[in-house]
Amino acid sequence: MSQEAKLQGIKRRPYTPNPETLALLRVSGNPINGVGETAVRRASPFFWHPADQHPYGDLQIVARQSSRRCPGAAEAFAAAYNHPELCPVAERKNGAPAEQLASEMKAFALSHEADAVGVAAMDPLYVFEGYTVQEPWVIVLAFAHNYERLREVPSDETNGIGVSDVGDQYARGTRASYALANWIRSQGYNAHAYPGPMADAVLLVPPAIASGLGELGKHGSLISPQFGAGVRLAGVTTDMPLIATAPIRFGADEFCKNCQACTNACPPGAIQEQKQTVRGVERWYVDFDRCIPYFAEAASCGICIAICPWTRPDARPKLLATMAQRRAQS
Ligand code: B12
Ligand code: SF4
Ligand code: SF4
Repeated sequence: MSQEAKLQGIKRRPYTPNPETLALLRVSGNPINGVGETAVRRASPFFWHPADQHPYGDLQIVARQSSRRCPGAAEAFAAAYNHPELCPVAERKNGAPAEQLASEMKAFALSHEADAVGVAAMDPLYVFEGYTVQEPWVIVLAFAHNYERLREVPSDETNGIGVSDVGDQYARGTRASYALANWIRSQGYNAHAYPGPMADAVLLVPPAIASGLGELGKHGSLISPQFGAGVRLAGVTTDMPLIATAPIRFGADEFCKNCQACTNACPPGAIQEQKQTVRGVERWYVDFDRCIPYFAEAASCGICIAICPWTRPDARPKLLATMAQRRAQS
């Protein structure tokens, strides 16, 4: 069977959560995420935070164990967690104007593994509740997945190609964000790196959207016009004077209203068909309680981002042209 057929066939694959996995979902994650709340607030520390900050520590262990059983995944994730030390901030500041510093910063990032770069003014909403970030800017770096590898998800003990690509892109994010933070420090400004795989202080999708890297898709992940949803993010916060990059609209949100590829393909049916009000904003939402048992058992999953038509290199240019035409006509 072709991989496309395999991905398409996933919607018909019956999935019943393992009772032992379900038993570890001790409380619903949707109220923690603020579903139905009309007031704007910061996100609560959630999955991939230290286990004493949320109720899913045991599920995190299951998720980590199932991915590490897949061939190649343990090595890929080990590289993602292996980061250098941050160097001291140089005493002498590079006093160039913000435009020049922003341009040098971008050139450095793009020549150190990042595939795209955005800059957003720091907003407290980008920082998880209970964490503090002092720097006024967040740089978001994007790393394209290898589509041929990503489309191999879900992974298992016999085929670890998809989850290994997840680990490999996290590893690129780690190398690139630390290299950039250290370059900024060498210019006399403070900087910290937030590459994942752990959540850490910074919620990455909202600043990625604000800085023009893409739009939010129905599957809850960013869709980039260059790479689709098969893209991983890393953050660098800094007090280096920079210039914010503008948000973009290229039709992804509109396209989602009539597409059901991810909702149909998601084995536990976690992707909500209608937008929800979440922490005061109406937007697409993925039901955590449905997603997480499958995610934990199926080695990182990622079916939703792999099946998204924007992720397919052959489909993306046509989609961009169609949506641009529709926008021009409306
Ligand atoms: C915790 C976490 C998870 C958890 C819980 C996610 C959830 N939605 O509940 C689990 C383990 C289930 C998960 C799964 C996946 N994740 Co995840 N996850 C994270 C992590 C570490 C924190 C996000 C979080 O706390 N979400 C919980 C609350 C805040 O979610 P939420 O309110 O529904 O908001 C989501 C979006 O709507 C958006 N968002 C938040 N606030 C706002 C506000 C506005 C105005 C808008 C427009 C959007 C927006 O960001 C949230 C992303 O989860 C981030 C990295 C990071 N530091 O940000 C990666 C991250 C979001 N995951 C990522 C990915 C790719 C996945 C998976 C496809 C798995 C995979 N193979 O990697 C699946 C997708 C399924 C899903 N449910 O989203 C990528 C997304 C890249 C992209 N293209 O956008 C990130 C950024 C990791 C990275 N470094 O690249 N994830
Ligand atoms: S990661 Fe979650 S939302 Fe995406 S397809 Fe898998 S189970 Fe569904
Ligand atoms: S698969 Fe379709 S509905 Fe889902 S995020 Fe992609 S374009 Fe939107």
